[in-house]
Amino acid sequence: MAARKVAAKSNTSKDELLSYYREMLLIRRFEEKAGQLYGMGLIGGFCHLYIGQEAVVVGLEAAAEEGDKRITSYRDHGHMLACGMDPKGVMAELTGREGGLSKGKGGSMHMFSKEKHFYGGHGIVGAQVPLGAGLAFADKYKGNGRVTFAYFGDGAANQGQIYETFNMAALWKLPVIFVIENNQYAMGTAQRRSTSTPDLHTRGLAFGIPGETVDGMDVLAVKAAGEKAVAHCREGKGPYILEVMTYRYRGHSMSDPAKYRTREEVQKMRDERDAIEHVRELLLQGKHATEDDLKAIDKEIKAVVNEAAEFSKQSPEPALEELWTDIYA
Ligand SMILES: Cc1ncc(C[n+]2csc(CCOP(=O)(O)OP(=O)(O)O)c2C)c(N)n1
Ligand SMILES: [Mg+2]
Repeated sequence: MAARKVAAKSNTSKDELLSYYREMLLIRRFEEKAGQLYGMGLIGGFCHLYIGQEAVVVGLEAAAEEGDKRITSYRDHGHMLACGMDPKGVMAELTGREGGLSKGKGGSMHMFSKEKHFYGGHGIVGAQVPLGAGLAFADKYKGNGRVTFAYFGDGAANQGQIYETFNMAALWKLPVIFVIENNQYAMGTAQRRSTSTPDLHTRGLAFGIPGETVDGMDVLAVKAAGEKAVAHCREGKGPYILEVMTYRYRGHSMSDPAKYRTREEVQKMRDERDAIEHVRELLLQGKHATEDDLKAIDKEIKAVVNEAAEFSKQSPEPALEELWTDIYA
């Protein structure tokens, strides 16, 4: 097994490190459980797991303030958990039950929370990006100082609508952070096979949008970059691009033959770059926590996830009349 790089010393406080550890672990354990429930046939349809990418959303949520908005693609469970949506409601939506956040009618890719300012959950690659600019447009119009995080993938970054959005967002100086979660693959297509210029954070330069690349396996680096981007937007300087370099450990979705990369490549990332292990080492090295403390946290998180799984099995299927609610027609 390859040796992990030793984490650099950190001045981050114990409480902060512990909260990132918990939040990332919640996403990981939740997603592992979702994978199990899928395997048992309890989750139908699509299900895209976020395992490996946890530091992206946890770091950026740490840079957000109350009232800021977020919108993302189909790989959305982590985003919902990180902004404080109830794990029970998320899991019950995955199993298509009444207690789900969309009353069991949306599934993995279609959940929303007005309260937490989470605007989905979108299955069409890239479609959430213009919607995100629209959210930012509303905030700019209201002058309320809020910022929108519009997340999308490296594959989506090649879509035409992204560039129409960049143009309008720059023209109107919209307070939107375009977060490119670069996990190096679009389904089974490696970035090098699909993308003419690898530096996605420079894609806004033609529109006058600054951008930078960030190590997405380091939650502290993500948070710091997020704070800078948020400050840029709140100061009225317009949009910002963050290209966050990350990696997904599982398949694109639950049905993925995984022929486009080697097992060794995945294992190497897990062994050397895992974001949760990174914070775990910072906690241990800084003597902020013992192995036993961290085991107790894992136990606590597993209990939360088990409770969510239990709820998602016990909650009834939506009633037939529900077919006629929450629709436009
Ligand atoms: C418009 C459109 N084209 C194709 C698809 C099929 N599709 C779903 S995910 C995906 C790859 C997207 O990759 P990326 O943006 O890198 O996001 P990731 O899955 O890596 O998070 C494709 C082509 C789709 N859902 N929508
Ligand atoms: Mg990708």
